[in-house]
Amino acid sequence: MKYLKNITTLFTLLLVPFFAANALSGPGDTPPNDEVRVIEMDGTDQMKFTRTQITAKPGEKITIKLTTVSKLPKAAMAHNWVLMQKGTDLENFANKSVMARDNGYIAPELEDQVIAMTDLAGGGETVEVTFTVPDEKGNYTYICSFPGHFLGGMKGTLTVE
Ligand SMILES: [Cu+2]
Repeated sequence: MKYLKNITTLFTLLLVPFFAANALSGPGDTPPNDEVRVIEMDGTDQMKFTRTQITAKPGEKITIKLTTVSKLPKAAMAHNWVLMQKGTDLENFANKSVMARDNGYIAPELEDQVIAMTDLAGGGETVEVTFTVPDEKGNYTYICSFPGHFLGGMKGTLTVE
């Protein structure tokens, strides 16, 4: 019963702002920005993303779907998609993340340098993440933090303009 009550409270907390926000926009207003653009790409055994350039608008919502194409075991070949803050030392991040196997190869002490990331996808698996594109225009680098992959060239650019 207590559990149920907590769930109800949680829903109320989540829904009230939602309805309140909707109530404020009258007819003819632009609907809340709930459209999400889906961008799909593969990660290959050659340690590459099949898409290395994405252009997005500030504040746009996008979903990245990453599929690993491989017959190798996951421990040997897996990929993730990690969008880094601008101005991060990518090599340092990649090097420190090699040690962080238990954290999906994301260095816990450097997580504040990450804007958005997926889990690791082994061969045949698809992972995804939905996030809001940063407001600040410019180029953001996304990488795969599986050991050796960033240094092998597994990266791409998200351009916000
Ligand atoms: Cu990779």
